[in-house]
Order: sequence, then C-alpha cells, then structure tokens
Amino acid sequence: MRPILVTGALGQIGAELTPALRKAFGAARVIASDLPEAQSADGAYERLDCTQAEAVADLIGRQDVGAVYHLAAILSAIAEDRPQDAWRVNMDGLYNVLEAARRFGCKVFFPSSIAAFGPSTPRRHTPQTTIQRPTTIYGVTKVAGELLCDYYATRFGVDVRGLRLPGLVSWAAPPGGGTTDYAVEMFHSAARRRRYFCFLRPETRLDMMYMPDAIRAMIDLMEADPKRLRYANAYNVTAMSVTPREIAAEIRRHTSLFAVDYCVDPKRQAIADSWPESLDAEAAREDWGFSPRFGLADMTRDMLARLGAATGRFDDPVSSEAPNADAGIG
Ligand code: NAD
Ligand code: AKB
Repeated sequence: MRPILVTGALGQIGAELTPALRKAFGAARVIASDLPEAQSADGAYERLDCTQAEAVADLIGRQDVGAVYHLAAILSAIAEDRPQDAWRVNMDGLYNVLEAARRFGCKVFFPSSIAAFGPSTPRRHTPQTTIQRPTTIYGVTKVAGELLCDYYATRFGVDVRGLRLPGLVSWAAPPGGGTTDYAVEMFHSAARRRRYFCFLRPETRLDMMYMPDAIRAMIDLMEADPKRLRYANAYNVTAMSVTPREIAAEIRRHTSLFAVDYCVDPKRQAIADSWPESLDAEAAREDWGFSPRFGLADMTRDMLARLGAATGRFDDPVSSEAPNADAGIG
C-alpha cells in the first residue's frame, strides 16, 4: 500500500483522523502535514503549505503518496473576515492537491460542508441533490471545490471522494474558527464549571456529528467500492439536528448548574441562518452503509467523561465553582 498524506493534520479533524489512519493502516504509512514546523510522536510529519503548488507536488511525488486526505482550509467565521485568504487556501490548495493527484495517480478525500448550501436551499431534510447558492465565501469555496473535484474525476479519472460534513464535536483538539464551534466550546465550559456565552441564538438548529462517527465515515467512504458511489465527492452526512438550547439541556442532565447566556454575534448568526437545519443522508446510507453511532445523549456523556478526565472536574457533579445565577437560561 502506498503512503497516505493528511494535509491540515494539526487541526480539529486531523488531530483524530491521523492517529485513526495510523491505527488502521500502520504508522509508517501515514504522513501528517501542516503549516507549522512540528513533530509527530507516532509517525512522519512534513511541513507543507498547500498553496505552494511545487511543494505539494514534490511531497506527493517524493513520498509516492497513494491517497490524500486534504483537510487544510480556512473555516467559515474566519473566512468571512479574510475572504481573499479563504479563496487562496481553500481553492488554490485544493487545485494543487488535485493537480498532484492527477500527475501521480492518487486518491483524494475532500471535506465539503453543510456550508455548501445557502438560504435558497430547502432547510429541512436537505436533499442530496438540490440548490447550492451559498452566501458565505467559505460556502462558495465548498461548492466550487465539489465542482472542481467532479471535473478532475470526469476529465482526468482522479478518484475523488468527499462528504458534506455537519458541525463536528470533539474533545482532542479545539475547533478552528467555524460557526458550529459553539457546540464544542459549550462542553469545555461545562467541564470547567464555567458559564458559557453562546454566540448563536438558543433556537438555531444545525446538523452536528461526533468526531468518531465522522472519522469512521471518512475512512469508510475512501475504502468503499467505487462502483457503488453515485455522488462520490459530496455525500450528505449527519448524526443529529440540534440547537444550542438542546445541547445545554442535555449537558445539564449531567451537571445541573451549567448555565448559558446568549450573546449573539450577528456575523456567525447570519452564517448559521443561511445553512440547513437537517440534511437527508439517505444516499450515504444506501451507497456505502453510513450509520452514525452517537446521538446527542451518547455524545454528551462521552464528551463530558473525556473532558472531565482531562480536567479532573467531573468527580463531583455539583461543584462549588459552578455558576448558579440564571442556571437554566439556556
Ligand atoms: P481546522 O481549522 O481545525 O484545521 C485546518 C488546518 O489547516 C489547520 O491546522 C491549519 O494550520 C491548516 N492550514 C491552514 N492553511 C493551510 C495551508 N495553506 N497549508 C496547509 N495547511 C493549512 O479545520 P478542521 O475542522 O480540521 O477542518 C478540516 C476540513 O474539514 C476543512 O476543509 C473544513 O472546511 C472541513 N470541515 C470541517 C468541519 C468541522 O466541523 N470541523 C465541518 C465541515 C467541514
Ligand atoms: C464551520 O462552522 O465553519 C464548520 C463547518 C460546518 O463547515 N464547522
């Protein structure tokens, strides 16, 4: 088996995907890469800026890479502040990876997003194939990315596969500047017995998934029989459709004094309001057996247990540090 390259490997997804790939395929077969000079405790690491075409081609050619999980990107909230950078990293980076994949014959995983939809898309049970007119630069790069992947598949035969991922909740690495980051931050605040100031309105409903399900979905899709894949580079996937108020209520079942205040950030609220409330993931189930294991209750239990183990704060569920005023606002 030829080596696997993970770009953007130090981010929220890469921090868990890289070890999962090493466990599945062998540590020696997985090369992690990202912008900083860094070291990887359990395998190879190379510094790589995906906007540098020659550096991307050099690494893929020199290491005889057979598959790239291309995670390097700028996420939705930061992208709205730096649209020119977002276009450069998200589009030039993807183009450079696809070009190298064409030259050296490798498979590519492309993470699209619920952001590939927009206000004119049906918001509930958003179909696999529907209107895609996003109003954020991040969403524009995701739709353009899906189309570019399609082009490389049909024109050059590059095997590109991808998922339209919802907001991902995880404990191992912090989220990188997206609109769904609130969900992760809420768990961290609860584990530290801190009040959380949520930047979205309490009733903002969005799709979410727990990271172990997302990692399994990425690897399963890349390993799936290509003949069964009708929508290779952009499958809708989701595990739950939830609001900040519902997540807070579930957390409160474990730590009753957890409190949330809502301080709405108009920029991120507008982004969230332009995204679907719930995706239809039937095509992913039919074509390659997508089946998430974690719903809101299981995810909450696991997140709090893992963060509690890290902070040592969940031995006593009612800590004296816990805020008590306004508990239940969320
Ligand atoms: P992240 O922001 O946590 O990590 C992205 C990584 O890319 C960072 O480590 C950053 O250093 C790196 N990077 C940025 N510019 C780079 C460049 N020029 N060259 C190389 N590396 C660069 O993001 P993530 O949450 O891990 O997301 C990974 C991918 O999944 C992205 O394409 C994102 O759009 C997509 N996605 C993520 C989510 C989510 O909820 N996390 C949901 C949908 C889609
Ligand atoms: C973001 O909020 O930008 C990401 C995403 C859903 O693509 N988490």
